Amino acid sequence: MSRKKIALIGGGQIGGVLTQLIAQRELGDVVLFDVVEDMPQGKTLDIAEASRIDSFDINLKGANSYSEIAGADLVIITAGLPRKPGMSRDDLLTTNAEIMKKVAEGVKANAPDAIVIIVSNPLDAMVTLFQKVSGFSAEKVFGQAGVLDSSRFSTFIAWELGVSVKDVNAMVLGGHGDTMVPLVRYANVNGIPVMEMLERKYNDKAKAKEVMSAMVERTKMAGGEVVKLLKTGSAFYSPASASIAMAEAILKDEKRLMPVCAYLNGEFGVDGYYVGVPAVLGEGGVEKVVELTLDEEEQKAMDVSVNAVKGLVADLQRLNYI
Ligand code: TXD
Repeated sequence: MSRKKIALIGGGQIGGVLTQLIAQRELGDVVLFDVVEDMPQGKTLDIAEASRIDSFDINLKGANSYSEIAGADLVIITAGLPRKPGMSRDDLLTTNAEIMKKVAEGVKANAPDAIVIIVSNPLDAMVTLFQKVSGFSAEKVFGQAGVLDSSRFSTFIAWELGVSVKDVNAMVLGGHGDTMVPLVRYANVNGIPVMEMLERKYNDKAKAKEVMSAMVERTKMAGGEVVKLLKTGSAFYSPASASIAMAEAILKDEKRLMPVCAYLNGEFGVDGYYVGVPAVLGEGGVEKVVELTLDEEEQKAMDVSVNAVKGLVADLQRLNYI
């Protein structure tokens, strides 16, 4: 079996960590593309020179030309500016739309059969733009947001309850913005509802609710919390890990159920938009969107989030990007 070829578009903070993680896991050969001259070549050389220490046997190449990504099986896109303190993800719309348009044209011309994971912000709008410009089928183009947002939520729950994060299952749906929807009712520790554990811990329903609301709020603002601390740039280790989990599910045809920014054809009452929903990821990309029952409050929160995504897509249309 020949090795898979993975093209990373954007050799910045996330692109660099992606390269290292792919190398350490030997997921495939990597081409790291960036518009900045020499930088991706420098990063791949640096990581390749750790191959003896980390014991990996793959080819790593830096590139400034799209011809180098020819025949890629998987493309992960992180090209675009990150947030500065005080900015929302949506503030990046026009700058990153310009970049994403060029990226979509480059990928379409050189890797027309690839599966594409978008990471650049504002996420839901960038996925939409890439799919429209490339014309790739919708199940082969999707975005990473929910895996990270859910991991953040799970981490906070584990800290609060004093249990291993490995036993926490919690999902965040909706758009990748301040309106994202952490699913409280479905959050559990090895099947035990988190709310029940909180109520037992505090022996007080109101207090349990208060603690959960604080974790939900922290999850929604978690990206901004890191931006504020870093001062230059946004989170990059955890977004890279989240993208690798998705890449692995595809490359190894794992059929993992994850929250994915996927194209909806009527599921969750949404038609023709990309939104974060549970989906099965395998070698075909998004192989299935999995629906679940939302109560009135959850549905309301989902509607608000979907409307925020619709607003961004309308902006892209108004600005003639799509
Ligand atoms: O969960 C998520 N989806 C995210 C997304 C979590 C955190 C950050 N997220 C977003 O990813 C962030 O808001 C940015 O839009 C992207 C990339 O974040 P990163 O931290 O890696 O940004 P960098 O370090 O600035 O890297 C961006 C690179 C940089 O090297 C530029 O030279 C390059 O993008 N760039 C381009 N590459 C290719 N083609 C074009 N046109 C281009 N323009 C800039």
